[in-house]
Amino acid sequence: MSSKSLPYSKRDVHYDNAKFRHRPFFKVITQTLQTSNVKNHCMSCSTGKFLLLLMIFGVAYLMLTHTSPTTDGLVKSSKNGTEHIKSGGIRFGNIFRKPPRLPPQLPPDEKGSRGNIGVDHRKLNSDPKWIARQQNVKKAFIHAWSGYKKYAMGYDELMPVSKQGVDGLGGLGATIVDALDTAMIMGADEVVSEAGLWIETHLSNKINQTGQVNLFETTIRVLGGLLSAYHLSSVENGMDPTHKGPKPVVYLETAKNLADRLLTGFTSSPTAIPFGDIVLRDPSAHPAPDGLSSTSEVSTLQLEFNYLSSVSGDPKYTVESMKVLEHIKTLPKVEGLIPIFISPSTGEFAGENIRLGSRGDSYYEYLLKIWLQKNRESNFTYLRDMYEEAMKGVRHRLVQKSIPNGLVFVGELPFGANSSFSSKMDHLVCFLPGTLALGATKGLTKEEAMKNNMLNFEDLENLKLAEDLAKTCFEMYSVTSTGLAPEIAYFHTKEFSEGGLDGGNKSSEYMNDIIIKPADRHNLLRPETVESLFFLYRITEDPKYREWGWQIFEAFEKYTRVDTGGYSSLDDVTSVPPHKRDKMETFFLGETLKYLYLLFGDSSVIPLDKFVFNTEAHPIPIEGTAKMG
Ligand code: DMJ
Repeated sequence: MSSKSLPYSKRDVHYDNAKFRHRPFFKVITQTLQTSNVKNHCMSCSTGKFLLLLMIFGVAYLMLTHTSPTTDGLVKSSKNGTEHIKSGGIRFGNIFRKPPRLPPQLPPDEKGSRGNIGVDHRKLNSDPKWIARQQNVKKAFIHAWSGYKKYAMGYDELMPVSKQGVDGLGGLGATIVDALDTAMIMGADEVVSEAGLWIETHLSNKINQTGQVNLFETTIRVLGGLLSAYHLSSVENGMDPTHKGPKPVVYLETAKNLADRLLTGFTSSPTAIPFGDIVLRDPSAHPAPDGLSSTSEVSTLQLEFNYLSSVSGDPKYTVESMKVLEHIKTLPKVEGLIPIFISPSTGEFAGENIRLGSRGDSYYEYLLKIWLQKNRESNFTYLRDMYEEAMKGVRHRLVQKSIPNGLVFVGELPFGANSSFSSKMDHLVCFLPGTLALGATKGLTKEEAMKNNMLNFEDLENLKLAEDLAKTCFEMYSVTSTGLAPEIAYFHTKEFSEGGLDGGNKSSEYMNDIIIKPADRHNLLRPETVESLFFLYRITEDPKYREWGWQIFEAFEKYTRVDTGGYSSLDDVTSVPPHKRDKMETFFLGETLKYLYLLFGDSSVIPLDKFVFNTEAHPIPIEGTAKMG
């Protein structure tokens, strides 16, 4: 659906509605006099009556503009749970100060019921059960951080069983930066202070002295984390002015230093496809040892670089990074689907392996999200078109149903379009339900989108697929003895079956549909399924997604928690008790716990029509909707 065909643009709703637009004091008076019969009446009024009227208007105006809460999708936690950050109330000194330009706020009674038939949101969001569950996620986050802080502060990751740190990502303290905006969203002030202080004191030095890092991992986790922290900590974006941690500019300056070095990956390549390995201290860049880059890695950098261009005013980040997608647009595809390797030396795809799991996944995610980030501006329509063609391709070429119980899954074409189908599905593919739902409604609830006639045939198909796949992803958890998903599952089809490789939960009705091979039974605390449950819940408002999320959270608590601090990935989700792998990935704090926390909380926090989440769950404002800092 083109944005032209929409009954209105989001911008109209948020800014151009006269009901909400700020008008200066004297404009209110003069416009009122011009447009109402007050003017005529007053022609015959005495000066005294006129002044009285003027005073009444003035007082009414001041009350309206100085008492409304100014939340912008952020929350602060309190002893009683979660509260919106508020400013307001009449303070005399503030009366003649121009109020900040903020998105309109619906009055509380409209807020809960907007576009919501049959579900009382005020009730759902203030339900003590979900408030308590959300607080449990926050406790888990603090427990994860405390282990990291005790045994691994400054390292990339915690090894919670052996109680030490490890630099698996080049040594930029990745857990700290990945976790920071989660702490901000949760109102975990102490973590915000500790992480902020470490960044302010150490990160620039580390960036200047570090050797080799991976362009993609560093961009999505470290650059994305810094930019999100910058946005969320800026007072003008609605953050509590007493927020903990350094000034937002510290995050921005550190992000620029990092991005300037990462940019070498683009500028040293002979094609539009960047080199994947960067030596930060030089800075210099070179291709990965086999000379190839993962397609998802080169196409999952642009949300971050675009936002940095917006806030720094320097277009170079956008210019370099967007060349990748402009180039991929020109390459041959199979119904919008592309191989998982690409060569920075030739700019061509390498091999024919097509999948939405590892090395393919976030290419499809960013096509949609960059278009949304750019507020669906016409220069970026090509990305939406590429996304829609690809999703059609997914439905046509990659989606099948398992036997005997018909779980919908996304398989692979390991040898290209004209070769055999594999019923293998990585857990990584479970990002797709969330992306499909977001793409269908563009962040509105399904109810709102339907009411406004915004869903075309493709959107409805994609939304249906999103719901079916979310169920499959959830069943990948509940089919195992631990209630946690394996890294990879295969689905039983007419062409593919293997006996004796079930997940171990004999009471699951999908025991015979899902096959888990011994080498694929590990769990890395990955976020993709809970990420999709979060999007599906926000969009469909169906409470089952929250219940599923809670079930998954409980399984993480039961089997991955390490008492001395932190959580650990597992070797085998089909055996109880599972052996711990001794690694807490940064995305457990950056993504998994953040999505669970948001899933159980109020839907107005980080609203989907004002933010896009980068692939590491760092929220980035949609241009022209949330304040740009
Ligand atoms: C994260 O780093 C990102 O979500 C990425 O897109 C895929 N892999 C991990 C989480 O599983």
